Amino acid sequence: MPLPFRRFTGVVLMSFLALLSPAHAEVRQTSVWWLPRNVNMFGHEIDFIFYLILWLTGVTAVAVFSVMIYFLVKYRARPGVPAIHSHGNNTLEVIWTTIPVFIFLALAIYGNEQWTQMRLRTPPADALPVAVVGEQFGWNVRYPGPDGKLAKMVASKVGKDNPFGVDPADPDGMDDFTTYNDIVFPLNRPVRLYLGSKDVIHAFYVPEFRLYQDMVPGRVYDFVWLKAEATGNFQLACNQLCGQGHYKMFGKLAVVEESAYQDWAKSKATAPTASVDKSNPVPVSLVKK
Ligand SMILES: [Cu+2]
Repeated sequence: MPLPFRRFTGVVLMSFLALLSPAHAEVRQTSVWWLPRNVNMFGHEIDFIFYLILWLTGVTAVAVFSVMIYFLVKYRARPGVPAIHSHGNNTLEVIWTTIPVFIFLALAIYGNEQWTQMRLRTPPADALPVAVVGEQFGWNVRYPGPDGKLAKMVASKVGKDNPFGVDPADPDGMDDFTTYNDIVFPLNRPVRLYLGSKDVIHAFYVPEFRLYQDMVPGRVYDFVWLKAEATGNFQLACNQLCGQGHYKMFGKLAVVEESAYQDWAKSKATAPTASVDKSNPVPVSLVKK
């Protein structure tokens, strides 16, 4: 075998082995070749539209290519038999233009309705508010304390030492706690996200939630919400090429039972701070003076 070809075969084999390695399985718990499992309330409709379009286009493609190949063979030129030239049929043209128009309209109306449910409907009042601010290269996360309220986030106040753009004197934020690359959501409880960015465009993307939202500096996106329907460990990966360290912009995301969430939140609650606690220090009350 010539060397370049052997090298090529080696690269293909290595890539294949890399896909099979356990390291990859850690990154994506479920199917690598097909959709990951859905754990978000809104994901069912998204998957339904996905499969509907896949079947519609799949069946149409098979039907069109079958007829085309059949006609190519049937009406071909043979010795003594000229090829048949058709110049179209107006009735057929009208039929196969009208049917797709109605299919596209139905898909657009249905899709728009689902989008409205996901992004334009007010999140339920009992939703847990969680602020997530992307930065080069990690996720700042802010949770409400016992009062259940997050400090108000103002995009214009977002800065190097104030990734959430909050007023340190805001009483709602006094008991907030922050984490870095560490997210826990309670099971079966709506979560309302407040998404922002400290520097460049990042994107909040969790395939298992069928949820994607760009985070653009200067804006706070407060209309994204979800409800996790299964527990598990997932990965929050930035989905906008945001710089040299983009590849390592991972956040650990766990969905746990409500009681486990409460325990976790209690263990994280520390002294109020406007900035992010990246080191998770001992709560101030426990530090000997
Ligand atoms: Cu990013």
